[in-house]
Amino acid sequence: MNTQRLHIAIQKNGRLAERSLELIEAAGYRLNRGASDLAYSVDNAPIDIWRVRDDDIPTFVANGVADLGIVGRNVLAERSAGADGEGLREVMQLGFGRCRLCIAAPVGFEYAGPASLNGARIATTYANLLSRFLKQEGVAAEIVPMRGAVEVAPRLKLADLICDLVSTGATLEANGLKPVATILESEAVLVRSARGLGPELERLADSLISRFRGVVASQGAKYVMMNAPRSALPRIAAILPGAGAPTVMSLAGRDDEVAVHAVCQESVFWETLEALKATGASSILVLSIEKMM
Ligand code: PRT
Ligand code: ZN
Repeated sequence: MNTQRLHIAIQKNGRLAERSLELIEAAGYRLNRGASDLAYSVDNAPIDIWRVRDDDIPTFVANGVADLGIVGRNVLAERSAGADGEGLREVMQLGFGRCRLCIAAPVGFEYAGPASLNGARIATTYANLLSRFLKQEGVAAEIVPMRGAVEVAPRLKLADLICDLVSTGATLEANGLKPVATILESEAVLVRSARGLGPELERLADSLISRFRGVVASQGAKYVMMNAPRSALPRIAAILPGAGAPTVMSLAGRDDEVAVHAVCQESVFWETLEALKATGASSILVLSIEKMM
């Protein structure tokens, strides 16, 4: 019997494309990029990568053409807020492609909560999510569905406001708009179908997911080492950002001084080091982490 292959759908071109490939490679899968434009194969595991439009990724996974997908939560949520939203499950957040789905208004618009939207026309490519939000807030507004370039709608008098993705806010600003409400926080997520894959593919998927978790957890995580007075341990534990219980080791010939090692899940700033130093810690080292499991 042939080995079954696991299929992962990712965006072919666009904001998530390169980061998706980097994540797969960082998880130890060697990509053979040359083979075809639509599909890349993995050399050292039975895995194939489908490269498609991001909007098609949920359909690929829901239909079983792909077993897993990497897509913006916004795309997934728009689908599940609509009529054909069944059958998909978000497995994990991937830490890139962060953005917010916002309602934005012309700079002069006075916004005092969702009720200010009553009677307004709002242009969007996210009609399902917007409609759900308006319903939840009990607002009667008209949705103007668009396919793209939503930010020009107010200037063209096509709509009064827009509902669109925002990351830096530069596009809104360039179009004389300001965000007034956030209706979804988004980033790239790993998605799978709700039905089982069979034992062989399930094992492969589990291993991939645990490697992805390791890559995502190690991004930004730091290994911090220092020597410190034993009496400063409680203060040090309180200062280290996002660390579990640190490892404490005795130093040869010293009763009052210990070595402290900890994995910090959050950024370690100069201010953190200064605060550690103020407790009496010395020889403080901050190291990057390559892999974590
Ligand atoms: O061709 P394909 O259909 O695959 O790609 P696409 O053009 O539909 O998607 P793409 O590549 O633009 O975005 C893919 C995913 O990236 C989105 O589904 C989001 O999950 C995520 N993402 C993160 C964003 C943004 N940030 C973002 N800023 N997607 C779009 N934008 C757009 C936004 O719509 C607006 O036009 O960028 C503009 C605003 O950006 P700022 O920085 O000016 O605020
Ligand atoms: Zn798209």
